[in-house]
Amino acid sequence: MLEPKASTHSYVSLGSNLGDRAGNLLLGIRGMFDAGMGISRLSNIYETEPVETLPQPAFLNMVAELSSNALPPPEQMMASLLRVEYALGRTRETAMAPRTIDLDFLLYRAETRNTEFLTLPHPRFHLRRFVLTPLAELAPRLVHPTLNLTVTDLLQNLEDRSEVKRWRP
Ligand code: PH2
Ligand code: MG
Ligand code: MG
Repeated sequence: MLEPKASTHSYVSLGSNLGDRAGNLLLGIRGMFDAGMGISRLSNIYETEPVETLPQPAFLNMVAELSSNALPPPEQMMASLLRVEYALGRTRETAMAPRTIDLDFLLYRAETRNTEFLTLPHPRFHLRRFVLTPLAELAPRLVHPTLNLTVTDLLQNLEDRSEVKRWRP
């Protein structure tokens, strides 16, 4: 049995279902890097069925792990993520519309936030196969800070049965 592990890192979920999807993920990673968010590891890329939305094109999703020693404070990280989204042409005219890039802040170590600007952990990631599958590649033993379950546990008990498969270009 693997021991559960407290989180020492930060995780961001990337998604795109508009335009050059893989190119958009790459630009998202580049933008995060340029904003000083030291990226330590990347998951594989998955092609995923849209959930919680009207019918729309399939997503590419992945997760990035940010290393712990050089992390900016979470509020600053959130502001940087929004800036990167905006710089890549993301607009927010309609909620849940197809998007060039979506950068969702999942976790910042084991910290919690509950403001209008920032909710940590991300309030829905534990329900989403398109997040948990790539996250489990990087951190299967990571414990959800408020649910006290590992990523592996969350994935095993998940109700979301939407399709998530390794993307092969
Ligand atoms: N993002 C959403 C809603 N639904 N479905 C998939 N498969 N991937 C996503 O990134 C995604 C979604 C809201 O941001
Ligand atoms: Mg999202
Ligand atoms: Mg988002």
